[in-house]
Amino acid sequence: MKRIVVLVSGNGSNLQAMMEACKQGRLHATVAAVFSNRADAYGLARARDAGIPAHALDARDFAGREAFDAALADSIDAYAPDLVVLAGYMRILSAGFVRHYAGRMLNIHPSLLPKYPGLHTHRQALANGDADHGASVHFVTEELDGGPVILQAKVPVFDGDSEEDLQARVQVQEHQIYPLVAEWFVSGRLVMRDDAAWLDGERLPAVGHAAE
Ligand code: NHR
Ligand code: GAR
Repeated sequence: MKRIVVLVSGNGSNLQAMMEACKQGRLHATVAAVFSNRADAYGLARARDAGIPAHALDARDFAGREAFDAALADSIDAYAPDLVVLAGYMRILSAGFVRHYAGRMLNIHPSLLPKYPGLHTHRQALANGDADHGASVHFVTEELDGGPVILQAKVPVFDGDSEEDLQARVQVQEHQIYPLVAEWFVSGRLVMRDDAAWLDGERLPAVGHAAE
């Protein structure tokens, strides 16, 4: 069974979706451990409730980003993951950490990349009057939210939407596409090569796989 380590900073609804997909046999893998940079992340409680080891590292215990990430990588590697999944992980990762997991680390970002890398994506989509918005699953590279996109899900933006409305609509889609992409990876269908994502031997376009 392939092993997945998940990194969270908050609620962990995407972690929950991953764990459920494993349990239901849609994802042929096991969530081996969950890590957080915040001891109060609800995602840690979700993991413990499911009997999965859950650990928090506090940045204040380390001299800087490199030292924190080095300790995090050591702790993660104790679980020998095939795949590392960022699920609402809100701390920028150092170059060394990203290199260590190159080609085996995924992120889900709440925008239709390359639109709106970084923070407050729902606010920006509303402020710009966008007709649609969504989420992107991508390989993590040193460029923040700039790694090759694998799959996007699009949602409509409705008149009068609040940020919370839009976030909730996007998250329903996230919970569908993230376990699906994880399954593509653990089954060997998905790889990163030449700074691109490849599915079943075909190089994916910049917007990722063209799903219906
Ligand atoms: N690290 C690298 N190197 N590359 C990526 O693509 C990464 C990454 C770390 C996290 C997730 C990302 C997102 O999906 C992610 C992708 C946090 C910030 C941020 O500015 C930006 C993007 C993402 C996650 N974090 C602040 C920081 O100084 C802290 C913000 C806070 O704590 O609220 O680390 O959007
Ligand atoms: C998700 O919507 C994810 O796209 C977003 O945070 C949420 C986490 O929700 N990620 C980022 O904004 C990364 N910067 P969850 O904790 O319930 O999975």
